[in-house]
Amino acid sequence: MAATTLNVDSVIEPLEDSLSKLGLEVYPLKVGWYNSLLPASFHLSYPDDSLAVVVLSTPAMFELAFLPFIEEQRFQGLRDPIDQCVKHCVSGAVSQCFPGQKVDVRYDYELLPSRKPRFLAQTAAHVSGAAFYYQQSDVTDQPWADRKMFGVCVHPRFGGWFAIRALLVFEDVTLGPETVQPLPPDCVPTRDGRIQLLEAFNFRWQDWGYRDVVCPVQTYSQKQRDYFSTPPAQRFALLRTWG
Ligand code: B12
Repeated sequence: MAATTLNVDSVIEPLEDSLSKLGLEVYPLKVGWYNSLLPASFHLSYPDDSLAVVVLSTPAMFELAFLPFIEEQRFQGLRDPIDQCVKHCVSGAVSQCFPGQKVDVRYDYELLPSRKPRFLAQTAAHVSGAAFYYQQSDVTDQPWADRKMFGVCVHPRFGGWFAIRALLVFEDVTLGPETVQPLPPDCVPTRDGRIQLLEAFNFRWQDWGYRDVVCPVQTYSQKQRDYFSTPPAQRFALLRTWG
């Protein structure tokens, strides 16, 4: 396929077709929307109008992609099995849908030699319109003195019951000036709501409460909660009990 034949629809449609049945969602963005918010050390070194696509996992990914992946025993007992599964799904879809096309695929867990993340997942999700990124600076008259509070993205349908898994950059596909940056839905508009959200994410993230900040259409199944509540080193043993 010649690189120049691709436009945004001819990227998003086949990706959506193959990834939605695995519980993954895709959202397009312009590289320039992302870079404009970040210092140079985090920039993606592509032109501003290049197409990027952020990939999210929804609660259904566990049953639609992960359990079948485990059943086929395709994971190898070194790296995180969820990361291996997402990589298998995303890289499989990219090579199947875009053979010969230059696609830079970055996963949320990958680091640069500087030890910085290869992409900032929450900023990418926000500028694509997928999920509002609530940060400390979004709270007026902050009650936390000098304490650093980590920010959190909220998805309009899944609340906090999702993860941001990958960013794909299509070097040869550009988005025209008519493409307007979508604003993510502001699901937590009040100061009190944002304080509660950031405190739940920073101080009590293990109890899952921050994920219910908006009423979600679907949450993690009990099996998925059991898996993520298990310390990473013991997850292989848990998987063997399911096998
Ligand atoms: Co964590 N973690 N993490 N994490 N973590 C990630 C943030 C992510 C996205 C992983 C994922 O989904 N796959 C999720 C968050 C999902 C969500 O937002 N809904 C996640 C989660 C869920 C967790 C945990 C709950 C554990 C878990 O279940 N996995 C806990 C909760 C936090 C806690 O401790 N209470 C957790 C913990 C951590 C630790 C180990 C503490 C570290 C440090 C956290 C941090 O720095 N935020 C951690 C890391 C390192 C990451 C990781 C790998 C990188 C984050 C990072 O280094 N950011 C990401 C995955 C990824 O991004 N690749 C997951 C760097 C800082 C500097 O970025 O604060 O966003 P920043 O600042 C930038 C923005 O402000 C931007 O510029 C700044 C940079 O200069 N900016 C923007 C400036 N102005 C503006 C304006 C706008 C409008 C926007 C959008 C941006």
